[in-house]
Amino acid sequence: ASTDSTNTPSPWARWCGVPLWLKILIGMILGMATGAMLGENAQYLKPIGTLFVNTIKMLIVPLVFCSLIVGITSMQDTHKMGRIGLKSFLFYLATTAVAITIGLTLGALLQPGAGLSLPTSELVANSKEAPSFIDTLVAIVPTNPVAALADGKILQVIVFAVALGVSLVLIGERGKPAAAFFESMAEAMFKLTDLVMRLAPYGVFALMAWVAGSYGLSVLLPLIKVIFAVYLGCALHIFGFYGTLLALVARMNPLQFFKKISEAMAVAYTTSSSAGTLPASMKCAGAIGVNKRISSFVLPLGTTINMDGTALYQGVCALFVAQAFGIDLTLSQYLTIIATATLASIGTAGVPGAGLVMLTLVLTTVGLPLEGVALVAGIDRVLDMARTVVNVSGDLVATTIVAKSEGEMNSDNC
Ligand code: DAS
Repeated sequence: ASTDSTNTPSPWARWCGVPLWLKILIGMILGMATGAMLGENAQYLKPIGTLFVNTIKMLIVPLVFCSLIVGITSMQDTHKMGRIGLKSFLFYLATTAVAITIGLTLGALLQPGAGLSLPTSELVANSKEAPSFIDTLVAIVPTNPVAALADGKILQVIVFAVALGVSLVLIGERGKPAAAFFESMAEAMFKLTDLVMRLAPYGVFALMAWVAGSYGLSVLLPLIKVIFAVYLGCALHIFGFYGTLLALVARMNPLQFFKKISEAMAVAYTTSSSAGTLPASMKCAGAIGVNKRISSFVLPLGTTINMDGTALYQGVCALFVAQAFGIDLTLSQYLTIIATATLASIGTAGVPGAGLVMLTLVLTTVGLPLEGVALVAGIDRVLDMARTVVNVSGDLVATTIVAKSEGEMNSDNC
């Protein structure tokens, strides 16, 4: 019952009204306190946390497969817009690769997980020896796509999804029913991601209790370093990398540009949703002087396939997890992380928490323990707010540079 006889809301009704990010934070804090009190006995809560991590893992294959196909077929118009679509697609991939490299560099320099040396013996998913980059590259083409989907071989799933998406675009009208099917499947997976993220407060509570009980509260201090590293990386990517692109390529005043997109950046930070920020982004594109013919195509495309902030966050967190469990990454694993995060960013949904699901994918690909997801899940919303600002800013920078290169600027307002 949501209210009692005196019409005052029941505790459950009050709890339901609490924003999800606050519930996750409460779950994290209560989990740490419970773990500190229970000590070793907190391990009895671990199965609840394992259930939550497994539920996130359940999402990966169908979410990546469907949203990648939609990401490619949503460029159906690209096929018609040819040069503009290809230019946008290549720009998005290139900036994402730069973002993941910045994330990995900061993770290596700041070493947020150093000194933790968590034992890898009792991990939920034993981190198997990752294959070399060349082996990964050769194995990237699935000999049996159905087996790749069934076995969750993510890079093979990504390759098959991109190939199928491109083929659906190339067969034109006859591909539309299948594209529509994958579009509704992707919507269903976005909704399922939203539902799974509602379980996060409870899963994070159990995982944090187990982590704090097993390893002590000191394991949580490095999370502050993770937040610092991600926020520093986001600032560098926006004001350093994008700022340079705007000044050198678009010949625009970066400060004027960021001032004009500040509304979209604020909406992105508070909503943690690129899709939800699209209306504000469209308005800012108009204020910059981008012709609507360009922004109405390149911005939605970016919202679907461009996630520089998410890729940067994955670089930092992958190294944090490796350092926390004392696992030294090889060069080929670094390259695999860059390839996976760049390709996976095409399939990341522009909704809150999507990046956490994709982090699970990146960790799985290089054989890092998924318990690492538990360590960062509690602070995910804080990280999501910053990475979504980068995602949205990147969409607007790309749109402006493409418009400039096409001579489609109504007026040079920056
Ligand atoms: N919140 C997602 C977005 O809207 C990004 C993420 O979760 O990484 O872009």
